[in-house]
Amino acid sequence: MVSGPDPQGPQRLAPVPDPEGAAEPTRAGFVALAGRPNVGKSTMVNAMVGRKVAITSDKPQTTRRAIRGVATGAAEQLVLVDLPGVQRPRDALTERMQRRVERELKDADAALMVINGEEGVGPGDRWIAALLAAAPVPVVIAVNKVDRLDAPRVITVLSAAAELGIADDIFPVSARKGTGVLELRAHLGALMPASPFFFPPEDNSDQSEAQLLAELVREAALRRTFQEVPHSVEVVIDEIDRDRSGVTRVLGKIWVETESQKGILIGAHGKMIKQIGTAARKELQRELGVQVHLELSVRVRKGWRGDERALDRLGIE
Ligand SMILES: Nc1nc2c(ncn2[C@@H]2O[C@H](COP(=O)(O)OP(=O)(O)OP(=O)(O)O)[C@@H](O)[C@H]2O)c(=O)[nH]1
Ligand SMILES: [Mg+2]
Repeated sequence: MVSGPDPQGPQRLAPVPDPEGAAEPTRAGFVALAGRPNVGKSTMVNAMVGRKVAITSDKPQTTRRAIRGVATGAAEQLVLVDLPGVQRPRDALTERMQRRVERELKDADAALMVINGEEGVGPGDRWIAALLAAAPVPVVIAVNKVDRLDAPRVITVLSAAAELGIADDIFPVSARKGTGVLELRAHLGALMPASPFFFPPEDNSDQSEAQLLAELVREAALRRTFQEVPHSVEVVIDEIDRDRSGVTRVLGKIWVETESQKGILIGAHGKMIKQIGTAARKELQRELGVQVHLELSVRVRKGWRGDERALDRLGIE
């Protein structure tokens, strides 16, 4: 069974006791990432954490759950809440994603709005800016994907971002290349309130192992499918068996909504599912640091995206 994220939203965990005699008071808090789909929020969380905790893809609406990535420095800890991209909801799944964003914003210590520098500031960004203006938290803006822009274009987008009127601090960054990420992280750290850490410093994320592995399999499927198929894919990990020979056996199911999607995911002579399995296995091995034997099957679950009970079971709050 996959255990989902905590339904209560961001919860302050039992604080880590200060080591004896520690003179430096620490800062810690929650930073909610908001932005249109595909602007690079998850890539940004991974860059700040320094590890892959959230999957990414060039398909919009990759992120479905609020995943917390933990970035711990010497005296400050950022709990980065990676959120689904904000857009108009179209079914029970996207409605839940939207409500989650609004809830997380209320509970955060700061919001980081991410803008796609390649596309500039559009109506979708203005809509999110209005949402953020109403939230009782300081807002910082990151203009992302500057690796794709020349200097004059960066300046144009930075001033368009300033005109949104919700943030004094605007950072040009490339989450993919890492440019500007440390500066942004330090700035966010300074905004956090004095507080003990919420997570042990060695933790990178609040996801269960089964959830992270399921997401890595989903990423492999998203990257190879198009149109409606990536939106219809969900993955459930049923078993993780570590045997004595050092090989870990992982059993997973890929859900789709129709027989024809199932056909696409399996592919002619099983070619597609084999490719997905090979790519996912590499990611699982990187994550677990052991050899992995991955067994995947594809199952049709008609209309799971509109099925509130299925969404509950999947931990999509
Ligand atoms: N060139 C470039 N591409 C980037 C950068 N950051 C992210 N991307 C790409 O943009 C695409 C979307 O990235 P994600 O991190 O999945 O975007 P997201 O905002 O989390 O998307 P949703 O979860 O769907 O809301 C991926 O193909 C990333 O590789 C960047 O700094 N430069
Ligand atoms: Mg994302």
